[in-house]
Amino acid sequence: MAALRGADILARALAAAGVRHLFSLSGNQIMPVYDAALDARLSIVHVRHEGAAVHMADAWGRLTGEPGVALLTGGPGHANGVGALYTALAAESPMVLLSGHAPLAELGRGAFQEMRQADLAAPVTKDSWTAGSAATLGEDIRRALNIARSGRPGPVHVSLPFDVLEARVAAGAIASSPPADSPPVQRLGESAAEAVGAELARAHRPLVLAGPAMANGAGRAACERLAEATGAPVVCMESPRGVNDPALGAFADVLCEADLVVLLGKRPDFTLRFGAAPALAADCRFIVIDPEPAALQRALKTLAPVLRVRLSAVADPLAAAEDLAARARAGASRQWAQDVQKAIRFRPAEWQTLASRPEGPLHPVEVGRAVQRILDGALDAVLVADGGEFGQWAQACTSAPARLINGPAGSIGSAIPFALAARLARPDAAVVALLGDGTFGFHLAEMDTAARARLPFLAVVGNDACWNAEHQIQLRAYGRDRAHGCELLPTRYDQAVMALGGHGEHVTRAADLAPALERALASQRPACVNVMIERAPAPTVARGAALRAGAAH
Ligand SMILES: Cc1ncc(C[n+]2csc(CCOP(=O)(O)OP(=O)(O)O)c2C)c(N)n1
Repeated sequence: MAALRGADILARALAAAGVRHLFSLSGNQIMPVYDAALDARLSIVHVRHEGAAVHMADAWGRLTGEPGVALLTGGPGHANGVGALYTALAAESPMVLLSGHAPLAELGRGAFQEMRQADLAAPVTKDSWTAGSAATLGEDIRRALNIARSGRPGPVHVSLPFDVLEARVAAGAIASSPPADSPPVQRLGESAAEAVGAELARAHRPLVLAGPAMANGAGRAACERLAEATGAPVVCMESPRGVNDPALGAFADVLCEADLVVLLGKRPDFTLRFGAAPALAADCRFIVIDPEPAALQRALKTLAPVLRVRLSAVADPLAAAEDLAARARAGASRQWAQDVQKAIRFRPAEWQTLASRPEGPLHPVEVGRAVQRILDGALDAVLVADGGEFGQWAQACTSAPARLINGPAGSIGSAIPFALAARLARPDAAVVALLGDGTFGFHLAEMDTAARARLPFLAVVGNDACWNAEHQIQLRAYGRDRAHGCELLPTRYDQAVMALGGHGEHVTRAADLAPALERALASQRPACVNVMIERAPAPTVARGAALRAGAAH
């Protein structure tokens, strides 16, 4: 058998592992991989900024559960992509970043784009290394994919030196570990599962809190099965707003009443106010299940001052959810589960009827209501929500079977790449992204990618001509006369999208919104519905309101 090029070994390993798409921006250092991708039948989605490629791989990982793969060039290309890894890491999203790299033979001599790439990516990945030889590239890929999806999923980086990609290896010399189709699973173990089940059954007001890795796909389904089997409410927390996540309504009202909290891969971090009162009851007990021994230790240390941890175990959250559901015994009262559901669904009654003046800018709630009708009308839908105050309104007012948000990183800007990847992963779903106007600017050029790659989706831009989240901070903290520097223009993003090959709609009156959304969907093109909205501060759902009002809808 003829000798194989390193790039071919790499591409074959990716294809053998089931990878079909590379989210990429080209460059000298990775052109051998582009060439090898042809024979390995890997499609390339060529983006306009490296950050977008990483966000796409992130979204692919979250939606499919299989690592998305981004392929960037070395030096500046790699550096441009690294920032987006932070979002994937915090969201516990399985993905692999492959970056071209200066040739090993030239390192230390001022090679073109020479940089300590693996070091740069290390703090924002689960693991990060530079491939050392062509013969072991297949093993690098298998290892990277397995690390990305094992335990607490997350991003992994491998740098690919140019001479390694170009080196030729005799077929017999290619390292081949047995193909590891899936990483080892850490199960909860029978006695631990029994003990957790007993605690759950004993508790009056138990809550299972799942981490961001459980927000979509198999994780979401496992959460539902666990809730059904145990009767204990299972809540996935993936927002940087934590206990005040607008998608969780008045959840904070019931969280503080729980007498047992099972952390299922959920860190007791800032989002959970470190497990302390008053967010949680002072006598609430904890069970901590985490896939990483180090994270488990940190959780125990965080919770140590309250000395209320009943049990802790190292296990993968998904497997643990399945094991707990299998051993479930009747426990939590139906009333408690209903109270929790009611609190989460709670939205102030006035939101139902809130309307702007007929000619004025719209209120974000009106946008959410109209978009929800689109989502409800679709057989399958993926909702993407991003941005500051408008993003929070979007999360409070809309829902869909699958949802992508920035996640605990609290970053803005990923919505358009997320939507592209969602369209690729779910070709038959309606993909709708709601995002602020400031946020839209981050990856506006990817509307060109969407048009070129024929990945239509609907972007609904809440245009308040402002970085409103920061403007609101200025108003609150420094006063109106010191609010400055956060203005934007009422830009015609719809026209910009039309220039990039998409469909555009400009909405200035509430009555025009629904027809504009329909036309945009019907266009079958990447579409921007640019809605002029008022500068509303993010929604707050008043503490205690849910149970007092009893008005779930
Ligand atoms: C990557 C990143 N940069 C900056 C911020 C800080 N930030 C959070 S919200 C926001 C304003 C977003 O403006 P826009 O998208 O127009 O939404 P609006 O708040 O106006 O509704 C900014 C700058 C961030 N969270 N992430």
